[in-house]
Amino acid sequence: MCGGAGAVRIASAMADETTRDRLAASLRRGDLATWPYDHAYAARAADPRALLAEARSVVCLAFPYSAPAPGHDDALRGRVSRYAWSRDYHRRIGEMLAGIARRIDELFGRSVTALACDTKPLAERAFAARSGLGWIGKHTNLIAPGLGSFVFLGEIVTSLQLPIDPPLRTHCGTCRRCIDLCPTGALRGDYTIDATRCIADLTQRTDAIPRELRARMGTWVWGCDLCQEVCPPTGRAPQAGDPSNAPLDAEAAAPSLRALLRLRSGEFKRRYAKTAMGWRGAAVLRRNAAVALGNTMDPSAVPDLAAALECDPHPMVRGHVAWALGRIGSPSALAALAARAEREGDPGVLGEIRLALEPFAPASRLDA
Ligand code: B12
Repeated sequence: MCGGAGAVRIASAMADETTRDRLAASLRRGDLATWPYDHAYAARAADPRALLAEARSVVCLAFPYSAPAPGHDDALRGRVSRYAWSRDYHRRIGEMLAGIARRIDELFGRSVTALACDTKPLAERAFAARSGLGWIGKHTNLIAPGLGSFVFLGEIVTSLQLPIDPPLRTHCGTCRRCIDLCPTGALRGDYTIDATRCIADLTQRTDAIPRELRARMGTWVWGCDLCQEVCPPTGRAPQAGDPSNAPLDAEAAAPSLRALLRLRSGEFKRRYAKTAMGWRGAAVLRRNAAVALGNTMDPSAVPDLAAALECDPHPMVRGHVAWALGRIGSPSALAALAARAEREGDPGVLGEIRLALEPFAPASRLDA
């Protein structure tokens, strides 16, 4: 154990051409089209010397965060991925890594370390796999023996020459549970993912969620854990037991969708700034709440959706609210859509209203 980590291994910091090529192939396929990555990024992420010019070793750490999803009795609640319902892991792990790195630097009387956890240009899974910390599963997450895939990764890149650990030879064999379960078909089965279809990515994007994928998102409002929840080695791993991985409160893991649909900036900062879902802003969460409410198919959500269709200041949110009302499709939902169509000034939202009404109305009325 090291600073709260469940496992530690060391990889060579030599540039990794296979990783660079895999990243480049993924970019060519458009798998990461929602991310600002390019071929220069692929080269940097495959070479730890982009973080520390003298890098010789990469200390790879896995921090387990598995925790049971709390139950709730209200149907109009959303789901938040485990990684985002507690205090922001970037800060928690960043502080731990910084503490260890400070001690190493002090020991050597100079700076011999650089840190990475999620936000730096380093292909963390690839270096973790190279170090034998775990293996890449068909859901593309690193699975650490005995810990499963609910592990955050963090790295200390160092100019010290440390003893290198060998990679593991384990793989998923014939198991394809994650592939068969993924509602959006994001996982290809060859250990690659089309991230533009991954529900985790859909909940984070700042533009419209593709219409054909909305109905498949269930009630996820931030991230998604489905592919890992069915992963056998992840299921067998013990719950982490570390209280810092528990939900901040019941709302953090299963927020009221009605409340989320009304969320404004001040409340967003108060509730979410301390979590890993505190960076995209309130409108993205309102949009996600609208899609989730549509997917409950519960007519009791209509008054809240109808109010949002009238009042939400953000056209993207109103557009997804229109979709949700169409998905519920009750008489009151259709009436709210028809009434708004008379007043809506944004052409994008008007388009969503028309598409939402289309299955219910003769074409001649919509053309009018
Ligand atoms: C962009 C990103 C995303 C995107 C794209 C995810 C993806 N699969 O590519 C989105 C938003 C979808 C996402 C979602 C999630 N993410 Co994310 N994400 C990242 C980020 C910032 C970059 C990943 C990246 O470059 N992807 C591009 C692909 C091509 O690269 P890659 O996944 O790293 O894959 C490499 C290795 O797998 C390697 N490889 C090694 N051995 C082998 C063997 C074979 C056979 C193959 C084919 C490949 C292979 O090849 C690939 C290219 O180098 C990393 C942090 C980082 N800097 O690395 C976190 C990171 C990968 N995410 C993380 C987490 C926790 C998640 C979520 C679980 C959060 C959630 N619950 O919603 C989901 C998981 C979804 C999923 N099934 O992947 C963790 C993963 C921990 C783990 N155990 O693997 C990371 C490492 C952050 C961290 N520091 O903990 N994420």
